[in-house]
Amino acid sequence: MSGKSYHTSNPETEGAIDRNVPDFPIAGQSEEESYFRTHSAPSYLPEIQAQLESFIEYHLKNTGKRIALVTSGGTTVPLENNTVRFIDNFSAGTRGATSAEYFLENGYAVIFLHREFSLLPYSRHYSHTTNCFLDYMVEKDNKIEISPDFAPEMLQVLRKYNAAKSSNSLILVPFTTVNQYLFTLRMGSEALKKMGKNALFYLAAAVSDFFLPQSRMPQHKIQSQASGKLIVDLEQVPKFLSRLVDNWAPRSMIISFKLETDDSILIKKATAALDKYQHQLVIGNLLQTRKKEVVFVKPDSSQDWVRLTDKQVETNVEIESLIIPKVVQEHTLWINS
Ligand code: PAZ
Repeated sequence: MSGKSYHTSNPETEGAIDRNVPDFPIAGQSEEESYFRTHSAPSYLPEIQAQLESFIEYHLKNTGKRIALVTSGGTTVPLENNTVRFIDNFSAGTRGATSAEYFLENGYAVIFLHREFSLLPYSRHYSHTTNCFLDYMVEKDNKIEISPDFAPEMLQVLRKYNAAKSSNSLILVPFTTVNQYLFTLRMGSEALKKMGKNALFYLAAAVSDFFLPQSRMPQHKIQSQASGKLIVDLEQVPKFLSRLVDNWAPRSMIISFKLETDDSILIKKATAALDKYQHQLVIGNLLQTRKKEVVFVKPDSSQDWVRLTDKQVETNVEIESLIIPKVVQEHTLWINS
């Protein structure tokens, strides 16, 4: 699950700005293709491709498991080529990391396409808490031990983590920028084509809607302006979902998420996404209540709310433990359809 030789969070300075890269067309018929023509793929992509292909091959030949590609966390939008400043969003990757664990528990192999340094399956229980990691340990007879307060729960988590590792069921694939995300998703979905309907895309990452095209990105740190203002002119990130549905992974089941903050538009936006991209399911959620309720919106216009009861909230039940079994049911229907 580890051993990678690259970090997506380091800017690729050797790929310093190339003025020969064509300008990004502002709008057009095939904006997705234009995007890939006018932006450079991350240099480490072939390394990830080889790892992914061997992961998929392993499961095709040896386990017959379904594979879920789970996207998780937010993307950054760099404002400079040697990046000092970037635009980011709130997502910590809780939905993605938690869902990945429940997919694994439900017998799936998981490709975890995540924002580097956001939450990861299993380690999430300890990595981003307000506790210092040293608080989980105690000293006894000159040795370190896990504190008895945490040990029983940690043992459960450790067992699940080791099971995922020893069965080669989880592969971690990082991204940081929106560009890295898009190139990696395209490559991953093409690699998953051979899984046919046994592949499931669970797109929980909070991908930026706006970006600064490579052709317009300053090479070095933006200096203070005489006017005292910095005006940033961003383009809309092309909508890749239709490419994913039609070309990159045409037989896979595709589930996208829709996040809103205004509850009066959530269903409308989820339905519009289904109409536009013709995929199988949108899971809608509101920023304010996303850990307690989500809504499954399907092409037949059905709306199925999944909610934690007060009791479940009190006892720390994770909503993903309700979401994933329903998703698995939908995937089974898709496979049998
Ligand atoms: O990472 P997190 O658990 O804090 O948030 C999860 C989420 C709200 C980003 C996810 O559930 C979601 O809705 N993702 C898609 C966002 C969108 O593009 O609308």
